[in-house]
Amino acid sequence: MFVRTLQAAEKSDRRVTSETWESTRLVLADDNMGFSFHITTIYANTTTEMWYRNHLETVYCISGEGEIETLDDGKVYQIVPGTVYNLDKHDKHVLRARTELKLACVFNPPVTGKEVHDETGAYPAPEDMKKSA
Ligand code: 9YT
Repeated sequence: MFVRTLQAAEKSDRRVTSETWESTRLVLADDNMGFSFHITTIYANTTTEMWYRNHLETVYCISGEGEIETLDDGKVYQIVPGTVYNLDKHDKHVLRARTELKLACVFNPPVTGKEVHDETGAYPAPEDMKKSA
């Protein structure tokens, strides 16, 4: 087995930053767990459009308040501590953070840690990551 701490991971290249969020990846593809596990902070008063067309994602809200809208049907779901949302249909979505949001996120397939969101808000598929490596 292996053990890590968020505190140590935040001081390493496991922490990635973006305009509206930052995320520390505690478990990544090369850990061979079949998923990746991230602690993500969404900055207050931000809007982030995302579309994980190559991944499924489960997101659990640890703290903060916001909402998520699925763009194909315009449905809006409130996010409060204890809420878990599951992007089981590769849903295009917009995340609006009214306060800072602390989220625990699981990705299947696991991310490698080297992805960046493309212009559509997606991460590349694992096979495309291998091609560009
Ligand atoms: C909630 C969400 O998807 N935020 C984007 C960051 C993502 N969790 C990541 O790459 O760590």
